[in-house]
Amino acid sequence: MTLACIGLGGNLGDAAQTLRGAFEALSALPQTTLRARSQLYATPAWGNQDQPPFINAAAVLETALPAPALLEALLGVEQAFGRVRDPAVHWGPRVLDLDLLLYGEQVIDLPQLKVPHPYLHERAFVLVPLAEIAPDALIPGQGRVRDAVMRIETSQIVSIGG
Ligand code: PH2
Ligand code: MG
Ligand code: MG
Repeated sequence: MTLACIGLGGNLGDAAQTLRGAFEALSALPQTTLRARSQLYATPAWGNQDQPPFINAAAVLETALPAPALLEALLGVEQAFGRVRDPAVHWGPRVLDLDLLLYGEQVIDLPQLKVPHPYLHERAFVLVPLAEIAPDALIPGQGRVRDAVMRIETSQIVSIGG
């Protein structure tokens, strides 16, 4: 069994309701238990700023799925919630984004999967929810989540409850 950390985000439709449903879907994945879920956070859009603000959150899963199978399962949940990928738009608006942030303490470098998530240690909208539920988690090459979150500006990440 491996502890895997997942970042959740969305900014189309009722994103708070979508993320609540996504936690349910994560807890129903095969060979997987939902160990922790963060509060929901309202976050300004990062990158492409010409889009609505996001709701972000994080989850800790205990899973027997290998990382590539877990990634496939996450993409399946995104699709079930109506995610349509537009290859032409980078960092654009989305109904639901599920990112595999950490998979135990493994470093994975596959064409379709980079773990730890390449931007994890510098994105407040990822680190603040993750620090709430997994402050001791190790980001290989970057140190603990609790230390990484101390190094960045987090004032715009606002908890909106469960
Ligand atoms: N995801 C992105 C791009 N920008 N901004 C926020 N606040 N939250 C996100 O989840 C997010 C983003 C691409 O995955
Ligand atoms: Mg993402
Ligand atoms: Mg993604």
